Amino acid sequence: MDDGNLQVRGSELRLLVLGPSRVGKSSLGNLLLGRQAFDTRGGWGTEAARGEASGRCLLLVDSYGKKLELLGALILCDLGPHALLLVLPLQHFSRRESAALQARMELLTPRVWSHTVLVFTLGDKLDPGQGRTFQQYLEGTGEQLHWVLGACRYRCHVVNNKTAQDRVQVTRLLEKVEDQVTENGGWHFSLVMSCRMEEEWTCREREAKERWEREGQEKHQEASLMDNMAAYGHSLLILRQAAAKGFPTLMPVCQG
Ligand SMILES: Nc1nc2c(ncn2[C@@H]2O[C@H](COP(=O)(O)OP(=O)(O)OP(=O)(O)O)[C@@H](O)[C@H]2O)c(=O)[nH]1
Ligand SMILES: [Mg+2]
Repeated sequence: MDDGNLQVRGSELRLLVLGPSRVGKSSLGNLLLGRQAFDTRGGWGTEAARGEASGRCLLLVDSYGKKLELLGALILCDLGPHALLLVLPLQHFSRRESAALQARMELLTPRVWSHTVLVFTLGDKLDPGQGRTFQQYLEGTGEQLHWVLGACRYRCHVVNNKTAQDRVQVTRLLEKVEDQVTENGGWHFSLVMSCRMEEEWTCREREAKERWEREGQEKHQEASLMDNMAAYGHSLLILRQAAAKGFPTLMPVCQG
């Protein structure tokens, strides 16, 4: 039976391409497949296409911007995508865009990040000769982009969708994707599984918090009992000392 584990199956790599509108998602799909499989005029729905790249069989799903489309796109990925290619252009990335992106991605639970590779398009805008390197781009962007990079464990790649003949960029990207799939034990992303794991974690966290509060209360009660006993012992000592100094009326109490 096909259990979806890539290392076990050793066959088709399923990739879901997603990201904001007009950032080059369909163009990336075309670059990977080496043909015009997806329409780049915009406004088209979610589509799937199969092909081969760098000796690897691919199933690519090119998603369209809307929330429900994202769920539809997941369904088109058969059992689920091995990796999600999050496409962003090499441009300024605002706080607002970052918040919208995070909310949209986490519709698929925060676990989605461990299956996500960030792909920067507009690689042709870089010009190392003119001092416009990727490093400088990163240094010039705000912390919001670094947050996204961190969430993807800095797994990212820059492409120029306009140079389809440059197959090295495709090979390098697929190598990064495969590294990530290996890190995930060969397993694909499954929304159902991720939701279950999220629920499990929330439940465990709640139980741990309740236990911690309960133990805290018990410790507090124990501590106040010890305080009372110490205070009692101290009073007894004072009474005995007073009796020894000749206050006989206290003797019956102190001898008890
Ligand atoms: N210069 C340059 N232009 C690009 C690159 N990638 C995409 N484009 C252009 O950007 C425009 C949008 O590309 P698409 O691939 O249709 O973008 P998309 O994200 O699929 O767009 P929607 O599906 O409408 O959200 C097109 O005119 C592309 O030719 C790139 O790497 N460099
Ligand atoms: Mg498109």
